[in-house]
Amino acid sequence: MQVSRRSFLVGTTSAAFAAATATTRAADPRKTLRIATRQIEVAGKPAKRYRVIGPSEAFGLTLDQGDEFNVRLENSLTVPSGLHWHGLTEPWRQDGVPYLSGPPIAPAAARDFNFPATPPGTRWMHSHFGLQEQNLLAAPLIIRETSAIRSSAQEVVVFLEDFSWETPEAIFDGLRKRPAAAMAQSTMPASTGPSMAGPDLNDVEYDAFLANDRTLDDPQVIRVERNGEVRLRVINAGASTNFTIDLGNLQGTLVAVDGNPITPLAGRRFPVAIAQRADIILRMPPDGAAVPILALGEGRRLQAGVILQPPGAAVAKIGARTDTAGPQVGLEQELELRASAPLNAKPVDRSIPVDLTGTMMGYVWGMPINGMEGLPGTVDRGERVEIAFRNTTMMSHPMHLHGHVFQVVDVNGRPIAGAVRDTILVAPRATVKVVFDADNSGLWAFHCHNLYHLAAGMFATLVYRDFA
Ligand SMILES: [Cu+2]
Repeated sequence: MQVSRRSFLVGTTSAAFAAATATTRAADPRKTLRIATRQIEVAGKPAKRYRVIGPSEAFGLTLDQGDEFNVRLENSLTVPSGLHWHGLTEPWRQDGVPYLSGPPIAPAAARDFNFPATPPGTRWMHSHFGLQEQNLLAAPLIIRETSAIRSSAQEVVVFLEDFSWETPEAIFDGLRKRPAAAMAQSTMPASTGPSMAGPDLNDVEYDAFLANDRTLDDPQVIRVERNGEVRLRVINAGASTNFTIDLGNLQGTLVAVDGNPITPLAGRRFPVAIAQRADIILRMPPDGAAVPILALGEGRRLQAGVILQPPGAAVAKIGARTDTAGPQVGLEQELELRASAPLNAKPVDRSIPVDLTGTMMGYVWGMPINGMEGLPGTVDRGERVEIAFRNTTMMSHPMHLHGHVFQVVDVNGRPIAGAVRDTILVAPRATVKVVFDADNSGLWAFHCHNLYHLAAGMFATLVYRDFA
């Protein structure tokens, strides 16, 4: 199925935006999202995968700041499913985690969601049911900031996914049957000494990386204005791949991470860990040439991308395979990030230690809270809570807390007034502290966003003592 251009190309006159916004505000009508299957083409071969079909056949959903999230979600699959709204601060029963927020949506059934669409910014949605996310059950969820609506920059969503011809179940089985020697590399505690080789970057061998459903053999070519300003909304929806965005010779400005504004940071390469987002503003070059926006897979000789094409510009062929492996994604950029809307200064009321662990026998990952596996972390409403991550393993873990945003305040013992996020990559052997305000009572999922780590036990809950 052809991706609707409407979901990626947004008009540029502010009058049109004002009119559209006014119409939406007046009614905030319920929108329908449908979970379905469809066929895509990867390296010339057809693949049947999932799809989230939005209003007017759009890929996902786009709302404006101030809108209600008023959605009917229909499951047209023959299996139970559902969607989690990643990065929104929804009421916990509408969070879409099966058997935690509520039952999954049965085949041919539907469920309604209704809450304020906050916070604004680049969010996304994905299935939290089994391993469905690996079969591309994910889509953009954009709450356009008032500033973006007023800006003349053209918005371009770049939705990144990892693709395998194997079923997710076969991938997971393969990981669990790996010989212990291979596991030792990725899960051995850091304390076993310096004889260890470098960190293990990833453990799934993918066949392709996709940007907006396409490989670089047949990439999406997006019309842009010559010399025009473009706002990329990059979403890493990979199940277990960290990417680095590569703008080539062009300089871009990172203005938001996980949808939340930061002090602008200029650069040509921007790491985006699993489940994270990056909003990058760039100006098309005056020579009118096309610009590829590439996503390099960490530790892999594979890339994905889209092409920005001004009128008349030639589009050169770019290979999906690369000569060198994509760069390691760590915490170097994280240290440079500063929230432009930080949390209020306030002393921490409660600190929760979370160790990220892996065992050498089998593919078993864990995240004991307060040193205890299987018990939820507890908070009281109104508290300023600190989470102190300590990664004892040789793999990085993108840690996501549902229903909240948090601010990164410490990386490897170095205090920073860092970015506000909903997903933080904790690098091998690293320590990271984040703080959040306990202002959304409920029972919340709290987990590693590497799908196979999650499935193998790196999943916990955080509960408010007064939740009901
Ligand atoms: Cu992990």
